[in-house]
Amino acid sequence: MGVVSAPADGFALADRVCSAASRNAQPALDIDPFSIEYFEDPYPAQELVRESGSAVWLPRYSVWAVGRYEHVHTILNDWQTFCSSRGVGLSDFAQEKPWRPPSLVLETDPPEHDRARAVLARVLSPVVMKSLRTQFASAAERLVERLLDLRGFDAIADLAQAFPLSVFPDAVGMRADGREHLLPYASVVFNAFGPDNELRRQAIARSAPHVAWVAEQCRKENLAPVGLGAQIHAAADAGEISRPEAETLVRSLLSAGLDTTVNGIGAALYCLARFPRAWELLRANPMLARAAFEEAIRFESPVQTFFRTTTRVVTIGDIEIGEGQKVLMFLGAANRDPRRWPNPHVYDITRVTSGHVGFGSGVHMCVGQLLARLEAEVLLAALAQRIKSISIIGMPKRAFNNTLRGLDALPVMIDPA
Ligand code: OVP
Repeated sequence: MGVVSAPADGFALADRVCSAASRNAQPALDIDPFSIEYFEDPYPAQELVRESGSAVWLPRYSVWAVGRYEHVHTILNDWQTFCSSRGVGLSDFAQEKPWRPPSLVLETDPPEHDRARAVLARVLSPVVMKSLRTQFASAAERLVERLLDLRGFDAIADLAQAFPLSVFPDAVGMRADGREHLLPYASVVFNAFGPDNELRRQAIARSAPHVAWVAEQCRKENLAPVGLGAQIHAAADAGEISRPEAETLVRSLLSAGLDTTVNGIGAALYCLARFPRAWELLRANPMLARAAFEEAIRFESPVQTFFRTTTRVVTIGDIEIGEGQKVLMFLGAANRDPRRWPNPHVYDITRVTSGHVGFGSGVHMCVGQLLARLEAEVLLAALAQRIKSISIIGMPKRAFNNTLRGLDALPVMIDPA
């Protein structure tokens, strides 16, 4: 891995030399942000991306990479130039058939996007969150009591996964059986945004049973008469969207609503276990639960990357990018850009985190963020109230995914307060 200078494409050798020698030299990097070695320690490569230029060419994938906060933020807030309708993974929907029918929110642009977004925004609104809060808080308290009996457990399987699994599918109104498909399905979805590597190939090769089960669960008759799923179908009953559109929006909930919160909560637990000062602050003031979660999202950026596709020639900083180019946004790098964040590599729950791009920004900014925050807040508050200390008692095991950053296992021991 290293900084090399190379042109984007298509220039004669003389032009390359000139271009490399000029003010408009296009920096290039031979990093692979979808490799196991990158996942194990992404920070040196992210620094290279940020420091090589406002945009840097990745010859391995023929895409542009952007890691500085300012430019990631600009791209996220310019959907006209950086579109989502050609896919937000490496695959360009204008050139390749998507592996599944596109999402009506994630993989569309305004105005189509806005109609679908309005339905999800209503289903995941503050009023709905208020109606879920009591049951979520009781579930969190029950789980923490059970873990206090165990003392030693896996903070990923037994907590970061167990809690969302205990509240989210019920909130959607799903049947009890078959829920073991949900995390494997999400894993396929998030691997599929990456390149055609082993992770993506294997995930898609094994996806059929998960895809079939999820599609079936999206149907109105397989969802409880009350719940987030029913609320989406009510928009079809009212004629606001079609029935197939309602099913695809339920699919968005099932795709994006579980593994993200699992990794967000997992990030918070991993941070609180590694930064005892933060844990003490949270214990002294459980009202910091929301802040502790938000800072964990900035610090770990569970959703690491998304692509956009340029709709015109555009300049990012001093780098010109052609039309129809894939641009890879490093949300994790932007969330640790020292130009934007003081001591970016420190987990500090008293920091002002507003403006972080862990939930994105602009028209596509996470529509489920209130649900994610609700889950995390009630869980971290319950932990803060009942637990004195969390210690890591074994090797954390990293999960490898083309988009999601998180752990597969985190052996911990807790002591009661
Ligand atoms: C993180 C996201 C991720 C995966 C799928 C979808 C959305 C969807 O809309 O299907 S946002």
